[in-house]
Amino acid sequence: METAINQTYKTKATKLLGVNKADAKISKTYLFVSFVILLVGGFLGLAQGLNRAGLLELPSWLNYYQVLTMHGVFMLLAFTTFFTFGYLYAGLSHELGGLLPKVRKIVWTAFASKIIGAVLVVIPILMNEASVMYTFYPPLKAHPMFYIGLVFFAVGMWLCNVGAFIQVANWRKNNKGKHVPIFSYFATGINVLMFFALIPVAIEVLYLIPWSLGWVKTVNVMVSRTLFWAFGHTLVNIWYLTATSAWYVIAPKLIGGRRWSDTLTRVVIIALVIMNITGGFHHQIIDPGISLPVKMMHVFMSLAIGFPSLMTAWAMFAVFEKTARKQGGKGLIGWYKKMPWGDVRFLALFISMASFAPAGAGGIAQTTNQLDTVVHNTMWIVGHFHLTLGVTVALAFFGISYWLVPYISGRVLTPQINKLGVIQTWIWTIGMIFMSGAMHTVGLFGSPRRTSFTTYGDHATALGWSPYMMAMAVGGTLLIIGVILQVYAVINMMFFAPKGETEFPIAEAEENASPTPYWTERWGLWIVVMLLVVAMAYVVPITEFIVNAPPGSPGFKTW
Ligand code: HEM
Ligand SMILES: [Cu+2]
Repeated sequence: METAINQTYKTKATKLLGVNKADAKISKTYLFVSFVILLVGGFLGLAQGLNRAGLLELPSWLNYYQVLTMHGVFMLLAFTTFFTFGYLYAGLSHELGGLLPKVRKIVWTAFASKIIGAVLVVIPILMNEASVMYTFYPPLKAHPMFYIGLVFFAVGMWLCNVGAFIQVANWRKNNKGKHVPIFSYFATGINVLMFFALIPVAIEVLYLIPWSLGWVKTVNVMVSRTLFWAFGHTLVNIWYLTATSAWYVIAPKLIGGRRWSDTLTRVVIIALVIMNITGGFHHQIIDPGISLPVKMMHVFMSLAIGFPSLMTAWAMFAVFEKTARKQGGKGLIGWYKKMPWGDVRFLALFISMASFAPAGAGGIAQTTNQLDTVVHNTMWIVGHFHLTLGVTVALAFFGISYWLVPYISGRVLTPQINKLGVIQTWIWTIGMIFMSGAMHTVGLFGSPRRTSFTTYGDHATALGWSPYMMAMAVGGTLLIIGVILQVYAVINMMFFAPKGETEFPIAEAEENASPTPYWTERWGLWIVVMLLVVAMAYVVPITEFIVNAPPGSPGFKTW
């Protein structure tokens, strides 16, 4: 049993000695895997982009839907997860005085589980037995190994959540009455959200396994889709919350400022945790069988998340302006010149943040029934999530890597790599503007998502999409250059950059801040509220889907 004094001593020692070696190894491994997956996923994305522009014919042993399934699984599930835990555990170790030995064991076990899961998922995709996309909607039916792999992957994620809970709970026990430090507070929120979001998808997968094994003949499609989106929608917001943590905690430090209100930051986290899961039906607005009032409630809850997001936008610009003015910035907007635009760690975070404005606006459009009927299942949607995930999230992760990787590797960010990073950030941004812009536009003209190259027998409408598909291919080509530069920078900072100390940049709370109320620490209460909100949104429709169930569907292999 550790005493408080012991804990404080350990915290000081970690601060003095820099990063804890055993913990750094965990983060390094997670981040390394994450960026290797980005590299492979990037090439798969390029292959799709070129194929849809009619510029690339895929080989007979690898069809479009295999590539698409793999790209989605790699980017949305794997790249993000491995990065997030590498990042969160580095921060938990740094702030809370090193990871507990049992937490380290849990995180390594989680790693093994995730790798086994990923391999089990990829094998059937490569065998052309699981082209069901990352959403694996029934009645599309994959090889059982695919679903079993997903179980292993989910267990790995759960173990990571549990490890974080143990670490934070231990700190709280030894620091009674104190607030969990801000980075770890973010980590707590992210892990709580993920822990609960995984429950519906785990139920879904366990339900699909007997069906895919042939033990059960039919499946309830609506129940599965609903369980999937309770998770899928939340997952996206988990990555968003991870990016947000860097905006609130890291960005102010990089510009030499202080954090925005500690209390309101914690309120934003609590709000995002409580309200998130309940927006799932905005992915099913076009689905039949859901009553209008239920859809309206989910739409309302989706828009409700806009509230903490707007608070975030306000907070960030307030911090930037305040800091810049302190440093002599003048004028209504002239202060922006004081921002460190040449520092990749800031630039990438800034663009990540700025891109959330159009990304969020697109999201609001999609959450509106009438507008969604225009863009549903078109390339618009693909454009949308390459802005949210591909820029807001990915660019935040890239920006973080420029200090996190040197930090855990005992190395420094050199001016050369910084410059490379700035170039990378701009290439990525321009590439995504091209690709995502073209996708949004061609989606409005009706070009479907998840469809390999076809001109529909040279139909005039389909031929009209060509110029946009070309712009998409140009964007995709720029992006792959961006991916290569980014992975090169990570490998360089991990293994080759000069040795030295790099700081974990956590900004201080603002001066003369009023003390943060202790109710923000009452996670038990927030979880209960969250579960009530989730119950409000899901109990009635799911009961309805089960009680008034249609006959159920056999599995289909459409590829
Ligand atoms: C080199 C960079 C990238 C390129 C060229 C690229 C290209 C594409 C294309 C062309 C599609 C869709 C096609 C279709 O619907 O037929 C797609 C889908 C997708 N991309 Fe990317 N992408 C890139 C990076 C990313 C990143 C960084 C993420 C997320 C972190 C991401 C996540 C996704 C997801 C989730 C899908 C949906 C798959 C599905 O519909 O099942 N992509 N990408
Ligand atoms: Cu959503």
